[in-house]
Amino acid sequence: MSAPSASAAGYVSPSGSHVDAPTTETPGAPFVDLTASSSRALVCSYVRRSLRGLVKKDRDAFLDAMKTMIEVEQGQGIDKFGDDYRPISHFSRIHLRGAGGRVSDHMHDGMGFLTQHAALTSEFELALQSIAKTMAVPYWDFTVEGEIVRGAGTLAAAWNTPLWTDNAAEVADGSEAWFGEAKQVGHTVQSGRFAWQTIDKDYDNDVHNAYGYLRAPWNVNDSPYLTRAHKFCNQTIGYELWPSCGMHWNLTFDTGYNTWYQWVWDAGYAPHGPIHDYIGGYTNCGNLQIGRASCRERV
Ligand SMILES: [Cu+2]
Repeated sequence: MSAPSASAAGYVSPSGSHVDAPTTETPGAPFVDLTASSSRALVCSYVRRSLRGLVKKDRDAFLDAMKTMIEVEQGQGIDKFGDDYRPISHFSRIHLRGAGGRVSDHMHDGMGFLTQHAALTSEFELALQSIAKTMAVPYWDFTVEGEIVRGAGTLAAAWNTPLWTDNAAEVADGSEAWFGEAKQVGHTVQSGRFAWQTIDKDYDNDVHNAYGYLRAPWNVNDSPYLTRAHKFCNQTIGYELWPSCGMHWNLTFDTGYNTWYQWVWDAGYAPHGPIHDYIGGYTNCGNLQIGRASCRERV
């Protein structure tokens, strides 16, 4: 077998295929961009990387693909990107149906938590790769923010981190904001690629809230826009419950777990659950503190 021959833009494989070299932006990344067909089988390994660790090019590819999934409906997307394409609304409807049912929350309170979210992520990843073929779904290691809020002694420190801010110094390398900053007024992202993202309104959907939005029935948010209140009925939640590295260590290595049954019941709560309240929270539900005080007075 002859050795691959080098060229300026990459190398020519023994079978004659031209293979682009991985870019200097992505040292060690498994990117090879075939520009000619090959008769040999290729194995392509995808690696799920930390969102914080992605180079700008990859982060933009991921976030821009998500934006496409917001804007392009299913039929049009399948025509353009192939059979694996699914819009964001496909995933939010599945999640809502599982989580917001009358009988129980099938997605979170029970043994289906991990397997159902893994399945949803796998389908999401196929849709992502129909648009951005070199990408895998990155993961968010939110224990990093866990250490930040503990160090600062305040939950507010979490919102000036790259995922959730418009602050250019945090976002770094001249990028557009990642997911964008939810402004105080309206609790909505107002600039960047995810500005003023709307929530589907569909009274015919099997699960919707009182205003027809595809939110849980008990979520009384009437805003047409994606909302990140970071609070719970106007009350700031203490930072102490933000999942920490230690909580994940315990779940992984605690010898007290003898069965999958015991382990999976804990997996969805302390190491994960509070993140939803911190990031999203609830709004348009008055002031929990005032409500509690008036209850006490009546008692
Ligand atoms: Cu969920």
